[in-house]
This record gives sequence, structure tokens and C-alpha cells, in this order.
Amino acid sequence: MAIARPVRALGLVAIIVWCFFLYHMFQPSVRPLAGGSSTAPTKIENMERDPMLDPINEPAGPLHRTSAKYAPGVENSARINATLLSLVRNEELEGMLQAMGDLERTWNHKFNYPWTFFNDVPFTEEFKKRTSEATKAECRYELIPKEHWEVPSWIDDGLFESSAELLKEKGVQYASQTSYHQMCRWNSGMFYKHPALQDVQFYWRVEPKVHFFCDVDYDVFRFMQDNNKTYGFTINLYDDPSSIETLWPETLKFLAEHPDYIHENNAMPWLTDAIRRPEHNRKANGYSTCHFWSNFEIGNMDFWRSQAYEEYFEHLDRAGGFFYERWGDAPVHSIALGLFEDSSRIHWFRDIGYQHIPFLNCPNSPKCKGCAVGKMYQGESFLLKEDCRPNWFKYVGLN
Ligand SMILES: Nc1nc2c(ncn2[C@@H]2O[C@H](COP(=O)(O)OP(=O)(O)OP(=O)(O)O)[C@@H](O)[C@H]2O)c(=O)[nH]1
Ligand SMILES: *[C@@H]1O[C@H](CO)[C@@H](O)[C@H](O)[C@H]1NC(C)=O
Ligand SMILES: *[C@@H]1O[C@H](CO)[C@@H](O)[C@H](O)[C@H]1NC(C)=O
Ligand SMILES: [Mg+2]
Repeated sequence: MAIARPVRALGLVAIIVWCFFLYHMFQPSVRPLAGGSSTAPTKIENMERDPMLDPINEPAGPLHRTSAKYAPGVENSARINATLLSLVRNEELEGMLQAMGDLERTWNHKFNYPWTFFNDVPFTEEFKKRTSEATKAECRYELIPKEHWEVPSWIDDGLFESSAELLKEKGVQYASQTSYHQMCRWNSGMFYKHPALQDVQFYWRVEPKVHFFCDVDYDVFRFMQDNNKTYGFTINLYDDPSSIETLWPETLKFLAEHPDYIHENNAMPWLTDAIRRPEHNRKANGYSTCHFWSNFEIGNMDFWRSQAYEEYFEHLDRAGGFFYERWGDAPVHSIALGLFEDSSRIHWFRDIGYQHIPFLNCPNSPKCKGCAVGKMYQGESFLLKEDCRPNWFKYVGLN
């Protein structure tokens, strides 16, 4: 039976297209795991598949394991200049014990880094007793100096109240809770100025009630130091634009005065993306609202103590948005990192299983227990659109 030439050609094309399709469906996904800054970051244009679903190992390069040199109180210990850090209220003791229990079980019982607790009122004896019983490591209890916590003198009470009313109408959470604004400001620009941290370089922030799911078997602080990392995150989200309407405009004013502070390898496209959620960008006046969720952060305080950040914080603080709006420490930290730091120094700790309700980082690894692999939210599926990792992977990559 003869087949007309055009039909044969069409058939051939169909076969080629089919093979191409099959190849794409079943090609081995080769993606290097998070490595040192020497490897070029792998970018993901469209996050059709969450990289959390790929088997996750420890980061590449030499890692420091537990040893007798990490025993509590040992002389010349292998620990570096670092602390676990928690701002917490006495009433949150049970939640703190739960979070501590998770982090001690999965990581800190191997390394015994000290805990430093901060509070705007003195810690109770019960708080001190029970938290210090939850670890073999040293515990420090610090009172926040009044001048770090009080609402600054240039904030107008009347304007603060009327602004809070407006924010409440727009559905901004915690808008009329003064202590929430104070907490955001302290976490943005004050914590690293506390006298108790003057000799400390790295910190890991821990909030009450958070969960840790995976055994982490290397010294995370040494990893930060050895790989020249400034900041580590687990969760990357969009913010409520109504809480930060003038944060980006204020940032642009600051940049106009200090264009030299912008790092050449910055994360500006992540900060300004208007493709994925144009309405967020519009309401936030040019800011994507993408930020690292700062209830988890592992950071080098030298960055917050740098001239660029100090002047940036000072500018924001004077502008009043910590009170007249509800600027969070998460967008403030994230904007500063995205502008003033080399983005290859910002690390996604994909191997640290973590949850602060309602979001998670749940790695695909036998070291993890108690979370659903690759699922970044708990509850309603609309939460998925709050995930800003696709933009981070697209513009910056997997560092
Ligand atoms: N000592 C003290 N700690 C506070 C105060 N306000 C907040 N914190 C702590 O600051 C951290 C953040 O506060 P949260 O109320 O958890 O804020 P959030 O994470 O945005 O809100 P949630 O989603 O409700 O957890 C927690 O570790 C709190 O314990 C305060 O007034 N005093
Ligand atoms: C720890 O780090 C801080 C801040 O970088 C520094 O001032 C201090 O000298 C360091 N201390 C030690 C013991 O290395
Ligand atoms: C970290 O920085 C130091 C000093 O700039 C450099 O010598 C070292 O090679 C860097 N290490 C990595 C892993 O990039
Ligand atoms: Mg919280």
C-alpha cells in the first residue's frame, strides 16, 4: 500500500515530536545539591516541580561533626562565636520548651551552642529553671534595655492610633497591638545591639512553638562561616502589601542618597518582580513583597552591624513605618540583604525541616520525621500562592 509523501512526512514529524516529548517526560533530573559558592547556582525558570521533592542531602564541602570538643563547658571547644537566640514572653514557656525540645533533639545536643533568651520584662524563676533543664548547654537570660524597646520619642501617639485603625480596616493583623510593632522594630534593628551579644557573631533565631523535623549532623554555624554565608533561610513568602505600603518608596529614597551601598550581585529582581503577583507589587509600590520568613533565621550579625544596614535602619526608623504602618522585620531584613549583600551569600537550608504555622520546609530525606515531604503549607491550598521560592530560584538560584 502506497502512502502519499506528505502523509509520510507528517508521520515522521509526529514520531519525532513524540520522542522529544518522552525524552522530556523521563529525562533524568540532574540537579546539583546546594553547594559552595564556587559552583554556579542552578536557576529554575518555572517551578513546575518543587525541588523539595528531590532527595536532599547535606550541603557539599567539608562539614564539622559532633565530637568531644563539642561537649558542654569543655575548654577550647570547637564551637564558634554563636548562639541560639529567642525573644520570648514568660507566658510562652510551654511553646518555648516544645521548640527547644525539637532543636535540641535534632541538632543542638550534638553541638551544645548556648541559648540566649530576651525579654522586655524579667524572666520568671520558673521560666529560667525549666528552659535550662531542657538543654545541657549554657542558658543566658537577658533583659532588653528600655531604650531598645520603647516607642521612639518621634512617634506621634495620635497618628499611631489613627493609622492602626486604618490598617485594621484593611485587615492587617496585629495592627493595633503596640507590642507587636515594638517586637518588629527590635528584631529589625535592635537585637544585635544588645550588650550580651557584643561578642557574638552568628545567631540562630528560634520562636516558641516552632517545629524542627530533621536530624542535622553538622555544625551549622561552622558551615555558615566556612562558606562565607551571611544569612540562611528555610521559608520564602509574599507579605501583606497593606502592612508595608511605603517601605519600598522609603527604601528608594535611601538608595538615592546611597547608591554605592547596592551590591553588584544583588537580588533586586526578586525584590521587584511584578510578574507573578502584580497586585502585590502595585499595592506595595514596586516591592514584590517577597521576603525570608524571619521567625527562622541563621545569620551573621556583622551584616546588621555594617554601616549600610545601620544607616538604612536609621532611615526607616525615622520614617516611622514600624508604627504608622506595620513594617515587619522579615521584609526589612530581606530588602537589606537583597540590596546590600552578595546574593550568593544567602543560603536556602533545604535540609533543615522546619515549621511555623502555617508554613513548612519539609525535605525529602530519611533524616526527617513528622512532616509531609515537599508540602510548604498546612491547611487550605490557597496558602500555596504565598510561596515566593519560585522567584528566588528563578532570579537567584539554589545557593
Ligand atoms: N518578650 C516579648 N516577646 C515578644 C513580644 N511580642 C512578641 N514576642 C516574641 O516575638 C516573636 C514573634 O512574635 P509572634 O507573636 O510569634 O509573631 P508572629 O510570628 O508574627 O505571629 P504568629 O503567627 O501569631 O506566631 C515570638 O518569639 C514572641 O514570643 C513581647 O511583647 N515581649
Ligand atoms: C565574636 O564576634 C564578635 C562580632 O563579630 C567580635 O566582636 C568578637 O571579638 C568575637 N569574639 C571572639 C571570642 O572571637
Ligand atoms: C571565603 O572567603 C575567604 C576570604 O575572602 C576566601 O579565602 C575563601 O576561599 C572563601 N570560601 C569560600 C568557600 O567561598
Ligand atoms: Mg510566631
